[in-house]
Amino acid sequence: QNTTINPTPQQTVISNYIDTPTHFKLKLKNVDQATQNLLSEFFNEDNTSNKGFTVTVGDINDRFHRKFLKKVPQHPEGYFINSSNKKITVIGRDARGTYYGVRTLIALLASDEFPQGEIIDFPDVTARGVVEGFYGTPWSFEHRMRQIDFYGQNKLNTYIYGPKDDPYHSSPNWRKPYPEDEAVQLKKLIDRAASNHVDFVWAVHPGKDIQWNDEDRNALLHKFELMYDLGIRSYAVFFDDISGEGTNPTQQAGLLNFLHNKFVTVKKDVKPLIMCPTEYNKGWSKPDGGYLETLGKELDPSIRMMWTGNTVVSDIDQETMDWINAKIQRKAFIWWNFPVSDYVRNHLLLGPAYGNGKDIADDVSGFVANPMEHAEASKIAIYGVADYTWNMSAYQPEKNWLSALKVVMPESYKALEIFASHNSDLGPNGHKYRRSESVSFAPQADAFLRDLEANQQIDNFETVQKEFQAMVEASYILLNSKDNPVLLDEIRPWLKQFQLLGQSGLAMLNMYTALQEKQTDDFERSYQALKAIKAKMYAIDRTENQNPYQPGVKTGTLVVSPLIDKGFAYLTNAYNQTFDKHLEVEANYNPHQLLTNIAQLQNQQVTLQERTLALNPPLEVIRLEPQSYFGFELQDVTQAKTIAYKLSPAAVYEHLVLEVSSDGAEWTSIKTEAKEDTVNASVNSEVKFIRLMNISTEIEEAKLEHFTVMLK
Ligand code: LOG
Repeated sequence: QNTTINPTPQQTVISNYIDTPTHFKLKLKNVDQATQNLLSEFFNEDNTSNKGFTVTVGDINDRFHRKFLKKVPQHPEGYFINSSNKKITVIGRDARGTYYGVRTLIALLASDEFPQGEIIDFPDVTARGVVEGFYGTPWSFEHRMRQIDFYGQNKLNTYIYGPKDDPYHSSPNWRKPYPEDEAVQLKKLIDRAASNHVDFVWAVHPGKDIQWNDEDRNALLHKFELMYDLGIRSYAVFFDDISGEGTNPTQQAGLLNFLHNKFVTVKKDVKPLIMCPTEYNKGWSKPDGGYLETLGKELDPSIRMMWTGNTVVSDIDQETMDWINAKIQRKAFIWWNFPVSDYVRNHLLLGPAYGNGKDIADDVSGFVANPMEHAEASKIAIYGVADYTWNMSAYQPEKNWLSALKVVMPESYKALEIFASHNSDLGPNGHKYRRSESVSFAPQADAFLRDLEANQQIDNFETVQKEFQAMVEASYILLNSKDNPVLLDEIRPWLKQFQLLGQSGLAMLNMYTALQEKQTDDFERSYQALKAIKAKMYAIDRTENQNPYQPGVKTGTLVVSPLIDKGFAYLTNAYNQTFDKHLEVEANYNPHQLLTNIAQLQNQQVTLQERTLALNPPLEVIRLEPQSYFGFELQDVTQAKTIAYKLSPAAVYEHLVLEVSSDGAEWTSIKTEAKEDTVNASVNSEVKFIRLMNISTEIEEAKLEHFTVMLK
């Protein structure tokens, strides 16, 4: 049985396989501490013997096995392995290359069969890894330790630390040292990164309140020093998601160059800086302002610039790279916003990492993925990113995904496959980013509904039934699995929901059978059962994962859940007609809609919880053109009780007016009262439309914290 080497090596020439050797004689040349640690974890007194295979490990400068030297790839971080005649040789281009060679060797030795031949291997992309750059609860110390080990195992060399909700990364505390206990933990993480050959990049996000003066410049320099003392040797400065003075490109470039000259070049052992611009995607770049060109021209050429693509959340292709690279006079460093779920927090993104061009390796200076706040669950996508960035042209998303599932759950991976295959899409969202879901089941769901709605015999009834059963069984298996408790803790609410979803599917099928057989008691029992299961699902949605953005737990939303809902509605209607009954057809849904003329908000979701209608706030600053507005269109002219909203900075309120209307044509403004930056208003008339409008003649920029209406 062959083990999978992730990432896929560039070139393997294998003549034959032998039984995997069990004893070794280790000969170390020039290896660093990290490689030594890794070797001694595997090669110990139990498998050391003079009669064993000779394993020689070193780097190119050792000049051993001269005949192999020219086979060692020229690329940084590359390595060469030869195995023949009871001799194994690993030669790295540099220290990291040697480390990666040993990683590959140890992975090969985990299998029963061992290849004879050669591996010539190197990465396509220079900086590969993860940016912990999401909003929401930052990863815990334990999770980060596990992540860093995982990066080492999969030859990822970059971890950018930039959680939006760490106050010492962002405003107001970026100037201050980390509290003692946090500093101790950071130091441990930094050491762990070093022993995995991962560059721990510490990022700062100062743009919300930075003053362009010496005091703040020096405050940042000082913070860099403090981080250096903790072991940081690579830094980033983020200017994303800010408004106001902090967005000035000349000032930003000035600050970065200052840090480059006063810190990076002075220290000598610090990597070139990375910066995330304010206009970090094409959709947001304002051609007239020349923001990107200014940075391109003024930033020191060594400084790397991040880019998320054509929009905030988008996949990267050749055109994307050509456009941005020309503007910034360097190769952009890709910040890929997948599998991040901070704008769809009720969903899990467990599908394959796919969609990026396989021909962009030479046009990027780095490629990092922004993950979910669920660290362990993010490993599925990260495993794919490791493979993609190492060996792009060979990357096969589906195949990689299947082996990722096995890596995170070596025992229960088949059950995990069923769960993950139905939990990958994001649902409608403000960024309009979607992922395929239930790929192999989707044609079955379509065929089922087609037959049902055409009143025909359902040909694939059993196939559909089998899938619902598999969903229920997979949930039981996973909920009971001891395989990966850390992962289980993250996904448990969705697993419970998924189990109920499968059960509701089975109930829907029972309704079908009962209707065919004209068994009204059976039909009504299954109908009631399905409603009861829905009620339970609703309860989970209202009690678990209650974050303020997208509270709740959604599962199987692209294919499975619509199939069940449509089937339920169709069957209930048919039953009502056949037996002259009046069973309620609709499952619960939200009839109220978003009302806006702002493109950036167009796809924002509106949620109804109890009687509170809320506009899910986007994470980014909103640009309000004069006369632009956002609000709600209620289902009917009805009594709204109160309206509350909060935007920051609060100074924006003087430019906004709150209006209501019963017909959408005639609007009246209503009286508001601000209390601790939140604005409240009572509505005393029947309304159908509610909106908040910019009545100034200028573009206003503000962050929406919340906007809610209490309905009667
Ligand atoms: C943020 C990021 C967030 C992501 C997805 C960048 C450069 N910045 O819109 O912190 O996780 O989008 O919501 C972002 O992507 N802002």
